[in-house]
Amino acid sequence: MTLLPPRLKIYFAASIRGGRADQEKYNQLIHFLSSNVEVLTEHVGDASIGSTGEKDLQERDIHQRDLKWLTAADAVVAEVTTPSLGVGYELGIAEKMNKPTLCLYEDTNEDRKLSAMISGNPKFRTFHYHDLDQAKEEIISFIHSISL
Ligand code: 6IA
Repeated sequence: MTLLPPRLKIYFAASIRGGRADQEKYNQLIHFLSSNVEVLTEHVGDASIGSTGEKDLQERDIHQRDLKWLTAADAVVAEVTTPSLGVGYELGIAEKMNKPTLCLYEDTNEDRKLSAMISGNPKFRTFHYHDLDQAKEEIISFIHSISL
C-alpha cells in the first residue's frame, strides 16, 4: 500500500466586504485550486455571500476561525484586484508567518492600481493577469514551487 502525500492546504483570500464584483472569478479560481490542493476557505467564492458576509457567524468567531485556518495553511493565494481591508490584514499576517504567498491581480483598463504595499513587497509573488487561464497557470507554477 502506498501512502498518498498529504494535500497542500491553501488559504484563499479575496474581497468580501471590500466588494463582491469579482465573486464569480473567485469561485472559478477556488474550483480550479480544489482539484489540486485543499482549499480551507471555499466560502470566499460562495455566491450566496454578499458584501455583508456570513449571517450565521459572529464577527469575532469569523476572525478567530480565519486566523486558525491561516495558521494551519501551507500557503496563501490572494485575489487582490478588488481592494479589501480584510485581505490586506491577512496578507500582513501571512508575511509575518512566512507563508509562501501568491497575489493575483487582474490588469484592466480601469484607472486603478494595486497597492505598493503588495506589489512592492519582495516576500509576495505578485502576478498580473489578463484572463483566468493565465492566473491558473501561475497557480500551478506557484504550487510546484512550494511542493519541491
Ligand atoms: O474586508 P473583507 O471583508 O473584504 O475581507 C475579506 C477577507 O477576510 C477574506 O479573505 C476572508 O478570509 C476574510 N473574511 C472577511 N469576512 C469574512 C467572513 N464573513 N467570513 C469568513 N472570512 C471572512 C463574512 C462572510 C464569509 C463567510 C464569506
